[in-house]
Amino acid sequence: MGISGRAGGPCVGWVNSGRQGFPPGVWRAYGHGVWTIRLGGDLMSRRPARVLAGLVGALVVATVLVAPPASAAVSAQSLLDDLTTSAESHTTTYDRDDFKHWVDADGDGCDTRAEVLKQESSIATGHTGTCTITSGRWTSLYDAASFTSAGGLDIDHMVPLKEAWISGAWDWSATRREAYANDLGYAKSLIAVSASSNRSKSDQDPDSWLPPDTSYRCEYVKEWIAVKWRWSLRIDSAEASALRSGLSQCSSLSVDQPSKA
Ligand SMILES: [Ca+2]
Ligand SMILES: [Ca+2]
Repeated sequence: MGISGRAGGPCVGWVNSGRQGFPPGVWRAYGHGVWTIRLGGDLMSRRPARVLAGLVGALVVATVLVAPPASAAVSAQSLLDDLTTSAESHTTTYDRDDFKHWVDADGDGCDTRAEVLKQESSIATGHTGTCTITSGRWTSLYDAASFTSAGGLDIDHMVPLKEAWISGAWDWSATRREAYANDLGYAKSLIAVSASSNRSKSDQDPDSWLPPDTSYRCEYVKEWIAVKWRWSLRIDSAEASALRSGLSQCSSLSVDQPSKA
């Protein structure tokens, strides 16, 4: 945005890409691609209060009109920098049953597993009963395997339940653990992958396991970081090193902005 004086011109006018029209007069729109505010020196000198009010108004309107849409992306590095590093703990007290899943949080008859299968299928899914998903089309990002039958897919917790437990969830309420185990509030939290790749991952963090499809590893590391950040989970030092190393291989650090849970 530029501001310039122009003798004899309108007191305040502004330009845009030309696709949006504005009424002629004091406020006017014209130009090529950049919003500009022009101040006429004659009116500036005679009616400074009015000019100032107009300028402020133009700035507000122009800011609204030219501001890019709210960014849905964030730097995974900034999220990683925000994580707390500390040793894993409570490793012997983990019990998978402490994370209730799969629930039907919205009561539509489809449990969390079904919801993820529906969301991630590239075609309409088929089902039996109320909502037992049977068919669709999925790609398991961990190993690039394709599926048309839901039976070969597991719904993986990006950050496994045990890893969550030893990273801070041991201190959570049962309600919060259930929310974590059924998190449909961030697309990266739960992912439909081949049962074989999910079982090879098991409870491991990126220090000991990364997806066999190397082309997905950067995204995997970024999404792991985002989920840890969303749930304010901690990272251990070896995991932190693995995540930093993983990010160093990325051409882009951008990841979908998670909200805090
Ligand atoms: Ca549901
Ligand atoms: Ca860990």
